[in-house]
Amino acid sequence: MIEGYEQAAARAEERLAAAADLGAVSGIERELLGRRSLFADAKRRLGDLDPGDRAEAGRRLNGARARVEAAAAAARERLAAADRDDRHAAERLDLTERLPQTVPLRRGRLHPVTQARDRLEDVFVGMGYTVAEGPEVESAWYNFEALNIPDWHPARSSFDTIFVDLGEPEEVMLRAHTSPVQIRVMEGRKPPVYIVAPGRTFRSDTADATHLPAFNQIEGLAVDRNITMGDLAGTIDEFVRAFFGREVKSRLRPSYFPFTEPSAEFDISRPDGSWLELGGCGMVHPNVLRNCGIDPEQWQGFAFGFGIDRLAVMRHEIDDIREFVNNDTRFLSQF
Ligand code: FA5
Repeated sequence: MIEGYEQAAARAEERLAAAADLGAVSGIERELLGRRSLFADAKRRLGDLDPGDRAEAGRRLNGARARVEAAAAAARERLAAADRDDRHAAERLDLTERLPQTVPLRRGRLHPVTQARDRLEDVFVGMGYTVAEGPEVESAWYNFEALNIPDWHPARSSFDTIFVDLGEPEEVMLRAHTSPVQIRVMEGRKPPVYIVAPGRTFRSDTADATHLPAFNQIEGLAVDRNITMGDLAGTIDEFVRAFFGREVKSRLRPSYFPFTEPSAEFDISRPDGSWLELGGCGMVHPNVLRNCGIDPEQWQGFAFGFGIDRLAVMRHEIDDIREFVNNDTRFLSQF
């Protein structure tokens, strides 16, 4: 009787190891361990044995039952893991799935300010300039001092600088203009230099129809022998025509920047005959050239810097510069 159960139990262990689903496991358990099972039957018949043999028979019976229980638990664990894998496979998201043809696909596009920046780069590259870059977080040396704006200079306050809480007070800042790139370029290479440097700039300006606290400028710098204000005026005129078209004119108005001498602001004409300020420019101040190790007796340069967002506003005749940062795709998708 005991051997019979032990043999059935050993077979059951093999069957459990091969069981293909949880239903099969339950069936084997019922057969070997349940109330009407071989085990229940064998247990009942223990009473028929001699009292001297009962303890040994009971121990063997329980040992066989424990092995079947362990094999059943192992089978359940194995099948549950396989079931989890199947479910994960079935529930996996296929992110490459294509939309049905009935849904029209909408193509993304570049932001109008990015389009303006790309076009500006193209225009200046066409004029023989290369594109340079500089960091958005600057030191006082690059943002101000090397540009001939010492710390006592009143022009510093006109830049509404956003300082970064790092190092000495007012030593590290978000760049207020792209002019620090002039210094970085001149430090790094010998003239002749012809570069433009577009990039993000930051000032603690309150946003209104013509101002943003984070905006974009493009800097231009030409350093060569015998460069004059006439070259600057001609370059700006050429760029304005290439960017806006033949009918738009530009003019220079005397102004002041510590890093250029003489300095000017340049305006462009609008269809109604009025003029709009686009940026500042001038002949690179000798102190700035000296700060970069360039001899102003041998080399001269001009520089300009203007707002790319303002330029895009004019080009598309937009009323409010803040439209560019509202991220309303109905507005942005027009360009
Ligand atoms: C400057 O930033 C000088 N670095 C420009 C320069 C470069 C002069 C090289 C001489 C030689 P200004 O602060 O005027 O100058 O700014 C230049 C242009 O940036 C402005 O004409 C305007 O188009 C744009 N701008 C300035 N502040 C903002 C703002 N808050 N939001 C949008 N555009 C701005």
